[in-house]
Amino acid sequence: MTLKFGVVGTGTLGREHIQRITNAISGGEIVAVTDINQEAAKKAVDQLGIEAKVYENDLSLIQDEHVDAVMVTSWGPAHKPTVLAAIEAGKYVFCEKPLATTADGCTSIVEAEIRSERRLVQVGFMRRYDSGYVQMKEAIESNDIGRPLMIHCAHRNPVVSETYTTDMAITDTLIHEIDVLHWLIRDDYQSVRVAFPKKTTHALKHLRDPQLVTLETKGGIVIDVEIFVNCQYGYDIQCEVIGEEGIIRLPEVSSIVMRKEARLGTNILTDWKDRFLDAYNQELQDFVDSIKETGEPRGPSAWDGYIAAVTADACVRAQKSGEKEAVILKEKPDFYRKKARKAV
Ligand code: NAI
Ligand code: ISE
Repeated sequence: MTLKFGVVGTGTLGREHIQRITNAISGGEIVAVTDINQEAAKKAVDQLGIEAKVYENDLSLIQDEHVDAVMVTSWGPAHKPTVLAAIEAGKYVFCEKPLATTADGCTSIVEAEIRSERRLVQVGFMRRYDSGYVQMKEAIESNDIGRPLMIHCAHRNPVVSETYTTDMAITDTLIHEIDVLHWLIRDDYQSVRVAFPKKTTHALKHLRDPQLVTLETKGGIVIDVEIFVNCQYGYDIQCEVIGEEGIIRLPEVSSIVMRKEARLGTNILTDWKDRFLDAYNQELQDFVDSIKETGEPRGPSAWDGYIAAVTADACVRAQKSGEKEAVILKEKPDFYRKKARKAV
């Protein structure tokens, strides 16, 4: 069986995912695309050499009987209505982060999915598929470093565009750490705090950069994440877990080591698209395979999208208040507890 995708949003990531499904992974095919910029949609089809129907909008694409799964790669605020319409039509959904821009929006998606009585939605939190994070999780779960006590992280981009705002450091950037870290340690966030260190002269006037976010879990683990989106030197993701018996670190990206002119060095990536290339492929392959094997996606769920949104909201509140803000989650519905579900 080939899973047939309709893509909503043919911008940077939409085109990247179209290429992955067409050329890098197996079992998927792009049969339809749409974008509010119709020219962009047509151009994507021509440039990427795919045979896909170009629809005027998401609703008509979703109704196409040949579309099994809807890939949502439009702008964040447009995600919720598309995801809800796809669930209503009984279609699978691969939705890029954020699932919705508010916790309430995520809740309505969670409720719609529960009503459909089938897991249909996977959120594009690809770091869970990165081999470095996977190895760290295996080490933690094998008790190799004892109980985790602290985690130190950094999320650095060389530069950001002028449209990037202070809250986007949370909703666009930190959101990946928010998702991957609670998955890594199987713990829930309890509170968050945000500090603004001395500002870099490379940031535009409206942007607070860098930022230091502290998340405390219910189990008492303290996590610090440096967000520095004008660091100049490269795209750099760091994560170190301090346990009672040892420490584990996310591996550096593999690169040749060069000795030249009395220096020893390796390259650092500059583009986020290159850092998680394998993880993006793996997440889409898993989406296709799990649907084929079990009839449901098994990757990050709509509930994970909700957790990320609630935590991000608390961080944005903490940016404004300068205080510790509580992360208050609803009780996890049975629907999202693995043992309670038959097909997963
Ligand atoms: P982009 O701006 O390059 O592309 C978005 C496209 O969606 C544009 O072509 C726009 O015209 C279209 N669009 C907007 N509203 C629409 C609607 N209602 N219907 C149809 N098309 C619509 O943005 P980019 O970088 O491709 O990001 C897309 C999504 O992917 C965002 O949600 C972003 O947060 C997420 N993203 C995720 C990453 C990851 O690492 N998982 C990395 C980069 C982006
Ligand atoms: C971008 O939106 C992403 O989602 C990337 O994965 C992230 O690392 C980058 O910093 C964001 O701008």
